[in-house]
Formats: sequence, C-alpha cells, structure tokens
Amino acid sequence: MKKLHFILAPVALVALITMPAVAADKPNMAGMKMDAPQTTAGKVHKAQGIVNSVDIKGAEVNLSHEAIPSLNWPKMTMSFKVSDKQGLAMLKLGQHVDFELSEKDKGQYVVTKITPAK
Ligand SMILES: [Cu+2]
Repeated sequence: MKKLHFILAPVALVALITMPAVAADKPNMAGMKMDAPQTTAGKVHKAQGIVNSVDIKGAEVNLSHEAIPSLNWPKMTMSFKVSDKQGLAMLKLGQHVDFELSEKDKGQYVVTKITPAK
C-alpha cells in the first residue's frame, strides 16, 4: 500500500499543477476578447464642423471641427480622408456639417459619413 501511494502522489501533484493552469487560461482569453472593443480602431466618433474646402478627386475635406470628446480632441481645423463619397459630393463651402469618423490605421482617421447639420 505504501508503494502505491508513492507512485500515485507524483501523478496527483502533476494534475494539481497543470489543472489550475488550464483553468486560468480561459478567463484570460475571455478578458482579451472583452478588451478588444476598448481600442479606438473601428469605433465611430460623432462630431460637428464647418466645411473649409472639398477635394473630390483626393476624397478629402478640410473642416473646422468642434471638440470631439470621445477622442479627447480639442476644436481645430484639419483635413480628413473621406470614405463617404456621396456625402462629400453634396458639401458646400461654409456649410455646418455632422460627421462620423473612425480610425482606419493607427492615427489615421477617416470620415465615414458626412451630412449637413440638422
Ligand atoms: Cu482635428
């Protein structure tokens, strides 16, 4: 009986060591998936601004936009790439607009929707 206990003990020890490691792996993986939406990539930010210039060919618009709290951006004047070609074609200089932007590449924000302000 004593010899049998000696043989079983290391097996039980290995099981004890490996089992919690396997169990701990799952909550970590779930945590990573839950963190994914926290990154700004793909997130839609809503903002307002005034149209300064439109470059249809280059698919760009220059806007003086209001502060964008979801991005922690102050109000400023800047150019954006625009994926909403239809919206871009409708814009008039000096027009107040509502727009949505989204980070396509790191630090590269693209206007995905732009419409006259309501
Ligand atoms: Cu800006």
